Amino acid sequence: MTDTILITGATSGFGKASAELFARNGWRLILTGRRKDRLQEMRAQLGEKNVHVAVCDVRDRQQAEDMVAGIPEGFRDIGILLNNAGLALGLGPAHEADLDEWETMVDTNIKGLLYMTRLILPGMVAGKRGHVINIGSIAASWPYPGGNAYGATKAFVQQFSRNLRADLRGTGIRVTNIEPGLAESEFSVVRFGGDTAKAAKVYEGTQPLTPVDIAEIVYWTANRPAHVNINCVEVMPVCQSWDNLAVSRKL
Ligand code: NDP
Ligand code: 8X3
Repeated sequence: MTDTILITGATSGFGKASAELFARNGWRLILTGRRKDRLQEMRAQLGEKNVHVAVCDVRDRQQAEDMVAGIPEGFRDIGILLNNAGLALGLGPAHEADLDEWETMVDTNIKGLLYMTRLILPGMVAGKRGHVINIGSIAASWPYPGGNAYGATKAFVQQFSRNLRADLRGTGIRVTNIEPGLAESEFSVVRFGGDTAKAAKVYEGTQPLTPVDIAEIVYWTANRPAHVNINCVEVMPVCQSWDNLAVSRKL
């Protein structure tokens, strides 16, 4: 099956790898993100005929509305919305966290995902077909020190995905939440404010998931028979697993 997929955060990591995989398989692409130069490069690389690009900061509701209104004829019948744009900022304890960073994560990971979903769903419901694929995280279910607001935004994504399924029963629309663990992309560089050495340390001595690993899961999920809904996929690299519950001996 080929169709049209709209990818938020297509300029890097999971979004970019997904764009490349779907393009190779003949899909039409709507690629969005904030970095215009990267979007233009991707359009040139993946084929101008089947790729529409649009700069969009998902935190900005008006920009999201304008981006969707500006989708050209031939791309408007969207089969998949890949809500991928997102980020973590910081890894410090909650009592030292920067409130602006918490707000940015809420605005991007929660509000941006809500804006996009609300804008695209009516067309899917009217057409009686479509698939919303959200990129959550293992951080939604498994707390870790410093995960605080980031993990909580992904817990929102997890529950919103389930609630969407409840609302969309009987419409034929599918909803999937993909929850990756340790994966190497620009994620840690962003998390540590551009500190590439600190970001590299996160993956040192490990074999993390790659953006291609996640793109392949997105593609597999999207290409199940129409009656099959993959509710969620939790995926970690083999080198990652849970640790014991922690106990402080001081207090
Ligand atoms: P990257 O940093 O490589 O990619 C993030 C993408 O999100 C970029 O394309 C970026 O584009 C886009 N983005 C960020 N903020 C905005 C915004 N305000 N508006 C529009 N686009 C935005 O990271 P990943 O590919 O790893 O992350 C993709 C998703 O996967 C995120 O939701 C992340 O939370 C999640 N995730 C990542 C894991 C990991 O370990 N890497 C594990 C689990 C989940 P631009 O800067 O051009 O706007
Ligand atoms: C990204 C994975 O473990 O850094 O969502 O939170 S983790």
